Amino acid sequence: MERPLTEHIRKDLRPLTLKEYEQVGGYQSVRKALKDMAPKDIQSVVKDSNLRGRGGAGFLTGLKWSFVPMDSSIDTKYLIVNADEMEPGTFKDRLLLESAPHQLIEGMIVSAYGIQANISFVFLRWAYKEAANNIRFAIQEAYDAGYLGHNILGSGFNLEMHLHTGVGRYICGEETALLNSLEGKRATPRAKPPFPQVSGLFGKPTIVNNVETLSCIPHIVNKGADWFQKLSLTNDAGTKLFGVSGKVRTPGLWELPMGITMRELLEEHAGGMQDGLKFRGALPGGASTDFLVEQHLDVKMDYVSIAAAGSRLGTGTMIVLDDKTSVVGFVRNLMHFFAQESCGFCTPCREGIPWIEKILTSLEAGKGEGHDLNLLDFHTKYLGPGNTFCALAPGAMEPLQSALRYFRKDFEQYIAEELPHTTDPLPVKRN
Ligand code: L3W
Repeated sequence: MERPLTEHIRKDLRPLTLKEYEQVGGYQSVRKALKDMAPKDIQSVVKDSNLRGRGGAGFLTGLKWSFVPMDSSIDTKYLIVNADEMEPGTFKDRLLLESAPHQLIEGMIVSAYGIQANISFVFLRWAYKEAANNIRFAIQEAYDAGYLGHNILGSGFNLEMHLHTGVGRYICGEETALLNSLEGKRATPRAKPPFPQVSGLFGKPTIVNNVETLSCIPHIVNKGADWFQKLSLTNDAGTKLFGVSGKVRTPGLWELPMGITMRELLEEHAGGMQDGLKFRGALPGGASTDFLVEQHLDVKMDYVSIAAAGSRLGTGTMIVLDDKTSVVGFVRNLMHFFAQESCGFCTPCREGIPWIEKILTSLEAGKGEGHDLNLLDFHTKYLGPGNTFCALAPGAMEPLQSALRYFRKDFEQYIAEELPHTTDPLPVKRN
């Protein structure tokens, strides 16, 4: 089984130096692209590869790039890697940032060349200190070796790269809030359209891609679109970093073919449930996705199959719910996070999520009332797609609406004051 993204990650997770990285074929795609390929060739191979964005939405990368104007009169274009990984349960980009920084930088150089961007940023989660050190060091090495800066490898292509650390706000993972933050403004999302590809950072054409997405690019350029498609077991191309957290025997992160089943991920890789616990459900891709339950265990983990099962692949990092954990407490904990992380710009999100958190807190305390479930049902629709300015609130509603669907009895038991099992209310830490 090929694992291109993690093949050269050491057991102790120490990143390769630039020299070590070159010895295992690193920066070959930069040489190939700048010597033998036109920008449109890079765009074509990425489009043909069917690579989908790994940040959560799964938008086709080649299609996104195709919206960038290629008019040579445009003086500045930007490429930004969204490394503001803060989705609950999601810890996949961290591995690539800390342990494979040169792979990301290589992907950024080739991608920037493909869209003819001349300035690039790594927008990094503030709490990822180790990643910041490793990326900073690797950027300097790349400058010193002539892979960044002016006239890269004598090709005439110029690219600046800057590391920018965020301020620890989840909303900065939303690409237009990220752009505002990078411009020094309050991090509220912008209206789309215009999409950043046309009018992004400082009004210039800008591509924002996820860390895992851009780390795939060197391999696609080196080995081709067909090779990338064939890594997958389904029509959704490539490998994927899949994670599992919750009360399983061996929580962790693995690079596996796209399209493995939930069952395989859970049982073979995460070792199954811990002794004495049963699987009740899982959020397949971070917190802002719908629960899948036992009947879905054979669903293939790819963007299309998971959507057909009523959820989303999201970031591909699954949070597992067991039968001894309170569903109400589990969802209340997530609502606490989303309420705290709402940027406050639009009313349904700013007022609605804290209200939901209050209802769930009172349910958990045995103070629920008969109409509470109807209120919760109403809110999941009121805060759903199309009613808020960005995807934060609709994403937050996904675990709640699906918990109300699959585990309604648990909520009803709380109202009947037959409190089932409880979870210690975990204080949610901000970092
Ligand atoms: C041109 C159109 N471009 C969409 C582009 C758009 C963006 C990308 C995805 O949220 C999800 C969210 C979270 N013309 C376009 C177009 N684009 N339509 O495609 O856009 P979009 O709007 O579908 O999603 P989004 O707002 O970027 C991402 C979910 O991911 N998620 C959260 C992940 C959080 C992290 C983190 O911690 N940093 O990864 C997990 O599931 O809920 O639904 O580039 O410009 N017509």
